[in-house]
Amino acid sequence: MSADNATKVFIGLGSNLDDPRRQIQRALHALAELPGTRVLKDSGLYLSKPMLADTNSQTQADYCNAVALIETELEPLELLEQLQQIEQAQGRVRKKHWGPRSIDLDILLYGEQVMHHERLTVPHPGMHQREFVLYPLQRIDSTLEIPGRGMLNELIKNCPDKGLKYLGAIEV
Ligand code: ROI
Repeated sequence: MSADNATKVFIGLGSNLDDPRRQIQRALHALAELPGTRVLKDSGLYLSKPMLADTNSQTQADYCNAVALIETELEPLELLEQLQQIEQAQGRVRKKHWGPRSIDLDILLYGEQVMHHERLTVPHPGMHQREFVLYPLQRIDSTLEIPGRGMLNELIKNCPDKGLKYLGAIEV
């Protein structure tokens, strides 16, 4: 595949239902199968405490999280659609805001683009404050800059790890 018209994209993966480790593995495989797309790197697997809205008092299981770096010829909204299809194929039935999920795939960064579309905001609006995104990202590329937010290494200084645990490589 020619990389001439391909963009580097970071995808956040998260799961706390139905064998989370397996869900992340499956999603990574599915990403590699997307048209015009290849997976360049992944962060390995992390275990994180559930981040919940203040108003959401329900308890939830810990999450497995990872970040993948892909290179894709898909446009942002095409990619979003493909990610939603992967989520559905992996049994994500209904998107309850702040609810537990079998798999969640977020476009974190799409090249250096800043996008405010009704269906997609890039960079991902919460990513600069989430330990389960920033630390895995750092493992892939510690020199990253988050457009509009600053340098990854600086953002991490203000982001406690909240007990985030590295679990090791994702088995393929
Ligand atoms: N909390 C953690 N730790 N990891 C996630 O991927 C995650 N995803 C979510 C909410 C419910 C916000 N909490 C999370 O969608």
